[in-house]
Amino acid sequence: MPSSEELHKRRGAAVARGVGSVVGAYVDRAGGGTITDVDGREWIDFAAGIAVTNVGNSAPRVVAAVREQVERFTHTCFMVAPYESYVAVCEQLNALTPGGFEKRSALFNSGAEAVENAVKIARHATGRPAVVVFDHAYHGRTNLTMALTAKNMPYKHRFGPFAGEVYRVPMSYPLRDGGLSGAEAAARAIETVEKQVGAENVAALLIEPIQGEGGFVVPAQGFLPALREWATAAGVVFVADEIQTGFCRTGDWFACDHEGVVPDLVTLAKGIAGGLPLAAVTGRAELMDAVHVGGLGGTYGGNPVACAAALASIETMHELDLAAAARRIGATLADRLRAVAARDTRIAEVRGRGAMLAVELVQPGTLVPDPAAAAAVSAACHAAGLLTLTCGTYGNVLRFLPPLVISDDELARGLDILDAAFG
Ligand code: PLZ
Repeated sequence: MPSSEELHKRRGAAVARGVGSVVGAYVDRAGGGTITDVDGREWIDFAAGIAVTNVGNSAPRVVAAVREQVERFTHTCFMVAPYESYVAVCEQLNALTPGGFEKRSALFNSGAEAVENAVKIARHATGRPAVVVFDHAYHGRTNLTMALTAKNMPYKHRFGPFAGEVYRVPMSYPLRDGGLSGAEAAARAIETVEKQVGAENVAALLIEPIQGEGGFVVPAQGFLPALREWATAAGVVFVADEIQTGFCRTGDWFACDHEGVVPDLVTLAKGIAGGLPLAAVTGRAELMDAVHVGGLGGTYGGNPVACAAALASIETMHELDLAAAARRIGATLADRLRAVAARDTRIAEVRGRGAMLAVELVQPGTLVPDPAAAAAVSAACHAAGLLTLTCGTYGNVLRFLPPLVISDDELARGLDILDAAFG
């Protein structure tokens, strides 16, 4: 097997430079909370492929279901000749997502594609053009989703012009908004919409219930419920982007469950299928079914292999109670991070929920972001064999997303490395 160094050389001559990687180690195999690289080195995985392998890499049920499916058929295109697993995934999503009302789902390939389709559906159903998004939001890298995403570098820089009718309003960011309550922060956002856009022009309000790439920003309690209430009164479709937060990651099936917020539409991807590419929009039947026959689709959306993997992943989440596992992992992780924060004044805040936790690093005694410190701690983790990620508008947030099947031993070893890396 070629070494990582050899592969890195080949990559330089073959792979476009615009596609980056966090580490230079090339993967041989992975499972549980461990990734083994081609040089035989083991890494503790606190990334889960960016919150994807919640059930673990090559989870046994997923492997069996995928094997069985690839032998039966690999693709017919659901728009050409349909099959049961697509229907079964939609049934599962309709039952699992918040809200007891009649729902429908449609399946796609990537998170960005799901978000694009949620906007299409909301515009079609309401006949209105505008989409409201938030500071620090991340929704993808396609043209429309770049417009919805807040951060210029690296996502948007020199990739414009962007799609129109996208309006950005202030987020609830307790560390950085002077301690506004959820209700106050929501009133600020709503006033911006009403003054600058006009509620009757708004098709959708799109929000990550806990922001992912933007820095694991957890809005103040009451923020999401207040926005939900306003959207209902204004006839605006409330879309929760649960692409990073979904499928047990935050200790509930979905992050909206925490405050009992019921979105009209939910976008789903990442954790849905144990690592196979699948995404979905799930929501109110009357909105979803407003679109004419043939108005939604795509060649690969709801590919049968990905659907088999999704059904097996969802079964695994039930069977292993991965929501409870996320709460347990989160408690262990948070204890340790708070202990580090008590002695390291660069940590302004430990935040997140369940197994979606982060620390925000600043220059001590200020709120001035310290991205260099985040990069340095990250590099120390990588050097010691712990795979961690950074995020945040200011690049100063270290985030932790272990697979929800990580063993106690792997978690403990990862935390030891992390603890030492702050030193
Ligand atoms: N919405 C909330 O987190 C993907 C992006 C990685 P895709 N986040 C990881 C990168 O740098 O490209 C994401 C998300 C939320 C939408 C998306 C987009 O999902 O499957 O990457 O298109």
